[in-house]
Amino acid sequence: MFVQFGKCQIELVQGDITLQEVDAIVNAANSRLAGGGGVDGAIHLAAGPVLMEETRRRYPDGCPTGSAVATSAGRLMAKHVFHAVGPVWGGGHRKERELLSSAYEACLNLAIEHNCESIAFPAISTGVYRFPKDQAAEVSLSTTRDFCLDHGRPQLIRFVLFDEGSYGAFARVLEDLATADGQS
Ligand code: AR6
Repeated sequence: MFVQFGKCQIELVQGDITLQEVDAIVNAANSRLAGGGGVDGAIHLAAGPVLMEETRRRYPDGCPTGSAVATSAGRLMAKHVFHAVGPVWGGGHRKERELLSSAYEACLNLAIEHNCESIAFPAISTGVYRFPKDQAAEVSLSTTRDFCLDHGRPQLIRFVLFDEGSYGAFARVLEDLATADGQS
């Protein structure tokens, strides 16, 4: 499904983010940029060793939670990978929502800085980091909707949800945002 907000389209698909043909793919990384499992492992595997070489060389101190850094994309069908660090869920009273929102916003700002017209996000923090999917969907989609309305770019923001449960959680929230926006 997709919804238009101003000049931007927010789209939801179920699938594998490493197969997306977009200008930038977002990785759900850890603050040491050390690689790992989940989507991080899949992106590094598909992109090849150049990604780890570049993160080590350019970002030896890693990346703080709630922020993101850019690298090239190796063998992926994208120009850039943005490595975003979402928060570990600790019950909801440790600024998890703010930090997740700020990780998405950092990626959208990098997209503008690198002239990307399209970007694909995974559901950051909803795997190993245990952020509840419905709350993550609310934070991720409302942050993205606000960014679209403020900046009018990038043209396409695609959320690539790995499983049916994640797709359902994001679809319910996107429908609510479309209704609130006057689109029924
Ligand atoms: N395409 C799209 N989504 C995927 C894919 C894929 N190929 N593979 C998994 N997902 P996670 P986090 C989904 O755990 O919670 C890593 O070890 C997955 O189903 O990858 O932010 C890092 O190095 C889930 O919905 O990221 C960090 O240490 C979502 O991606 C830590 O995990 C995020 O799950 C980050 O944890």
